[in-house]
Amino acid sequence: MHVTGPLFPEASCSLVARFLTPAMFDRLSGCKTATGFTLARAIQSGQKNHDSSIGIYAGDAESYTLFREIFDPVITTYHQITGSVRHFKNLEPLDPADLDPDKEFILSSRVRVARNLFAHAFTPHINRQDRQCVERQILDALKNLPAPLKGRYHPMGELDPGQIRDKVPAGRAFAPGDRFQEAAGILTDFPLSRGVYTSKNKKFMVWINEEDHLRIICMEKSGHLCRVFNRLVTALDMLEQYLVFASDPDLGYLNACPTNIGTAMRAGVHIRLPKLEKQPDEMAKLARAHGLQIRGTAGEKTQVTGSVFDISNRRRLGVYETQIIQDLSLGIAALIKKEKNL
Ligand code: CIR
Repeated sequence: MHVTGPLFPEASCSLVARFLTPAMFDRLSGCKTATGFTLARAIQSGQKNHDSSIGIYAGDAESYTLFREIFDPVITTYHQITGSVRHFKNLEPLDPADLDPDKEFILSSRVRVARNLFAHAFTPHINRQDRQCVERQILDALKNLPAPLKGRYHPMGELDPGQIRDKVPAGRAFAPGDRFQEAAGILTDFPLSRGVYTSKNKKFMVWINEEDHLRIICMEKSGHLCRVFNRLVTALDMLEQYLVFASDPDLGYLNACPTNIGTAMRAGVHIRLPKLEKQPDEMAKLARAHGLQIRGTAGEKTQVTGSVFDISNRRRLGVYETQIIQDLSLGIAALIKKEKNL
């Protein structure tokens, strides 16, 4: 396909708009992955949403290699990789330690990973039948969970909008409101074959067919970040015996959004920092020094309410999972120390 006009509106400052030249688009636009995904489909969210920060999604694992010319600069820039991209994996349990033994600051600790089944198209490109097949395979695998992680599956189709609204803040449901996902095709046929598996004690959850086939989440209302991580390790050990996840030796686990590749792990806490909130420069300095990402109370692109921040690791690719937890623990300790001293 020969492009005559600009691919993205002038206002767009997404990474894909920065790196995708008309000549590159011309070269790649005739290519299709084995599942039939094209570059035009991959960039449609970035074209529709001028405020996208990334603007590109993968329709399957092969997208990352077939459209490497554009995915690579997006990946190295977002993940701040200098030199060659390399994936590291270490999912060994860690010694548990409470980051907030006096329970003054941390409201909850959460660790999640994203995974996709190797044999199926990813959520921007999956058809109804395959999506249902993915849901079934995951539910079958979850039958093998050890007792403390066992729970119930709640299909999103069985919840009315009020029930969804009530469950979203605790992560026990996901709302289909994201216009970036909408434009990428991720919300097609919502709520079919989407749902959340929740353990009885609510400390373990699996989101099925949200942005990725699986979002595996462990959380609890404490500062016991390592304990939460260890629970996730147990769940992953079991799931990897039954499911084959999409991965690449250099890029790590492959997911719909290139921000979520590598370890595909986001670990974080909800933490109340009223004094640091009034000193945003100080907070940003500490966050930078410790590789932390500070987000609004409800996560990506949300406001801070009640001085509660969602603080998590910025690095997800080229770093061991255990290192992420250790670095994050040091960063949180530094923030708490500063808050106490202010
Ligand atoms: C963007 O380009 O701004 C959106 N596609 C979101 C990017 C952040 N990734 C994510 O939430 N998984």
